Amino acid sequence: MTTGRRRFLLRAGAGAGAALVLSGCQKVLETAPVRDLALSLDDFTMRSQRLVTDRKALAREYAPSQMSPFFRPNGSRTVDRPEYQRMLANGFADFRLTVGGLVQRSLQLSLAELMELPARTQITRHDCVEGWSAIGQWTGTPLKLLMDIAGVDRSKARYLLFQCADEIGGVPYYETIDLVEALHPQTILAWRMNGQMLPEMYGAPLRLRVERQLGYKHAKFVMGIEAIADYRTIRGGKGGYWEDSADYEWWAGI
Ligand SMILES: Nc1nc2c(c(=O)[nH]1)N[C@H]1C(S)=C(S)[C@@H](COP(=O)(O)O)O[C@H]1N2
Ligand SMILES: [Mo]
Repeated sequence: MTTGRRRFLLRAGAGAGAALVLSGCQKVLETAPVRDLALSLDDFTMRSQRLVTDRKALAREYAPSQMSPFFRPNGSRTVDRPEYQRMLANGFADFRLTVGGLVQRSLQLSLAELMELPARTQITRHDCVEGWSAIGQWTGTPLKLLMDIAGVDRSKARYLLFQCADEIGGVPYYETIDLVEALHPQTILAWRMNGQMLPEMYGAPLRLRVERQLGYKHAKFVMGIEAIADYRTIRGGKGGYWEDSADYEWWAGI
């Protein structure tokens, strides 16, 4: 490795450095070849973080006494759609989570079916990019279990796409994570929070907990999951609502 490249690697590995490089180039980013370069920089940030951190490492878990007395809700707190409000009023009895894309078996699972599967409970800290944190307890279905049941095609699928029920300014919220993150033991689709069924403002009926990533990756109001080969062909091409609309980095590892 050349010294220049090593120096860049150190900078990219620091995360904030890469963000600075990117934000300084906003105008140049409009052209496709340069945008591709920026996307590969994002990939590069991820790979260099992978060199210095263990992607299998567990996020810290906390004791019940450390839970925040108030967990701040953020982003969409409600879903302003009649179909959603009908399901909410009905305790999500008619809700079906769809799992599809690059899987051997597409699934349609009710909340009751999900709740019958082995679940995991964890008390973790949520870190929002806006600069606040909160510690809460989450119970849900390990995503790995769902991927095993659906038979995710590991030779083709590289990412999972989470489709959410809410829209911000008319644009549907969505997120993508890679399979390493998806299959991590603490990555769950939570249906319980702080000992209660997940309230609407925290993303009922299901919200993603992907504990080693910043808050915006934790998709709330999840209606469907799709295993995909690449997020660059989807919607704005940057892999998530905030990535598309405010240039948040796709890789939000903490
Ligand atoms: N569907 C959906 N998911 C979302 C958001 C949103 O607006 N819509 N906001 C994100 C952001 S920025 C954060 S910090 C967390 C907030 O989760 P909370 O409401 O449980 O605190 O949800 C994330 N997931
Ligand atoms: Mo956030």
